[in-house]
Amino acid sequence: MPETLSIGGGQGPDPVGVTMSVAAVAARTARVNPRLAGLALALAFMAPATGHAAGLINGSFEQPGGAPIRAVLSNNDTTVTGWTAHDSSFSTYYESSGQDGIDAADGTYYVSFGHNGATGASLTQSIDTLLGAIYTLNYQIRLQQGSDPLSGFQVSASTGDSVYSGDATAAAWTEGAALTFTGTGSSVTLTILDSTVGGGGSNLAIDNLRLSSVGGVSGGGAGGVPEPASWALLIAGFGGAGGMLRARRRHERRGLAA
Ligand SMILES: [Ca+2]
Repeated sequence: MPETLSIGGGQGPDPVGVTMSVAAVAARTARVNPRLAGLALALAFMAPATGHAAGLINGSFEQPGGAPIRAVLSNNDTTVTGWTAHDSSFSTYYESSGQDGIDAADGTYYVSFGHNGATGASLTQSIDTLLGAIYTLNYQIRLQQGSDPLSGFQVSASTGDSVYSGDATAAAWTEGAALTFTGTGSSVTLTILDSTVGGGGSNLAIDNLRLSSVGGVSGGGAGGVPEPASWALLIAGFGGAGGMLRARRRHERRGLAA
């Protein structure tokens, strides 16, 4: 059985703490098997600079410090912190509670699409992902004005995964269909696209995007490195392999002596 080795230094992504604690594991490994010390120390110096991949920024479209009551988002507009708007038809509005008699689903602000008879505008955000992690993106949609029966968002990730939100025909916030995708170990771009068929029949709003993930390790992409927990497993695995080798040698020596 390999010894149980844990990396200390708390849960935070403190690179110094991670490096020191991995070095401590290396020192312990050296006591167990000096041959592994060099490898473990080398791993310590390769310890990750950050412990966790970044998540979604500002999924609720909030704007600390205030924002316009109603602002048209133009093409390549970055008014909404964390997001880039893609629109050239005065279609996308950044709004606060009270506009057109509706409140944000979460917080004070939300984004609405489909104004001025347009469709096809989008919001994008790129996130860092963990390799192999399963991501789920949840969000809320609602009708703002009008009554187009085929009014909704195509929600997609640059991994190729895509889902239709369902029609935003209810005059109340409802959950859109969740998007799931697998992390690549590098950047993935999320896109919220107004895919209303026909366009202009209604305005639809979106708010309260939430991204969650299960499992995965960093690395796999260019320049990626494993998470601290992965390092712990890796080094513990080396320790276990060394222990098995020593046990086998002891067994062989006993066999020779007999
Ligand atoms: Ca909000």
